[in-house]
Parts: sequence; structure tokens; C-alpha cells
Amino acid sequence: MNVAYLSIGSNIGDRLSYLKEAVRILNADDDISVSAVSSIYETAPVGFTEQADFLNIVCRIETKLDASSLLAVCQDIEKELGRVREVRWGPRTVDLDILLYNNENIEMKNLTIPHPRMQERAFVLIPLLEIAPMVIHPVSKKPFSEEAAVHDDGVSLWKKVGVEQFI
Ligand code: GSY
Repeated sequence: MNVAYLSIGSNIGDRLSYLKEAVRILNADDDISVSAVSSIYETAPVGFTEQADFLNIVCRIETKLDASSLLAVCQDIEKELGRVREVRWGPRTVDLDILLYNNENIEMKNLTIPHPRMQERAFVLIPLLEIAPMVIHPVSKKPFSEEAAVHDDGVSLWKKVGVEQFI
């Protein structure tokens, strides 16, 4: 079985419902089981800053899918939940990014793992380190906690929840 970590964010409409729905749909897939979900964090937008704050989580999944098929599932969920790709880095009902897939370094045309910007993003690192404090960067082999100084700028705990409240 493969283990992957996904970052999920929402900053339009009922943000919590979009996060919950994304996790529920993931877990309903016969080839995916969600095994951990971080607390929910409210986070200042990164990239295009003139937009609403996000709610972000990171979840751990076990899956029989290869990384490309997992990407396709994530994109289908984004479509199903109404994401329209209008502005690059812009507002979205829901966004699912694959952060890590096993200990693999994957470089394909449409998919890079580890996610290339994850080390710069407190909205990814803080929830990731909450559920996987010892996780190692597949290339540098250092723990993420050492890989980048983890600043909590713009990231605050919004709600502490358990995986059972998502699935
Ligand atoms: O890459 C994920 C979408 N995204 C986010 C996000 O999820 N959270 C925050 N805080 N800023 C973001 N900018 C982008 S793009």
C-alpha cells in the first residue's frame, strides 16, 4: 500500500463544508483510505494576496493508486466541488495538492512530488508536521522540521478535529 500526504484548502463559500466534502469523497474511493487529518487552520493567502483567507488541512491517505491516478482523483474532486480555474493562484472552492507520495521523487510533465513549493508554505508545513512530525524530505533526507524554518506567519488554529469528524 502507498502512503501519501495531501494539502486541501478552500477560500470561497462554506469553506469547512468544502474541506469535509473533499475528505469524504477521497475516503469513499475504493482505492483510498484516509488515515489522519490535521486540525483546521485559517491561513492568510499566499501568492495572490488580494483574496479571502483560506481554511487549510493536511491529510494522510493509504492508496493502491499510483501518483498519476491519485492526481486524476484530486482533479475530479476539485471539478465536482465546483472549482473553476479562472485566476492563477486565485480564489477556489477547493484545492487538493499531492505533497508526498511514499518516499518518492517524481518528476512528470504535470506532476512534481515532493510538491515544489511545500517548504515555503507555512499553511502546508504546520498541518503536515502536526500529523507527521518525523516526515523526511525524500531528496535531502532531512526531516521537514529542519528542512525549512517553519514560521507560523498568517497561520492560526481554527478548529481541532479528529479524522472521524471528516469521514
Ligand atoms: O496551493 C493551494 C492553494 N493556495 C493557497 C492555500 O491553500 N492557502 C493559502 N493560505 N494560500 C494559498 N495560495 C494558494 S495558490
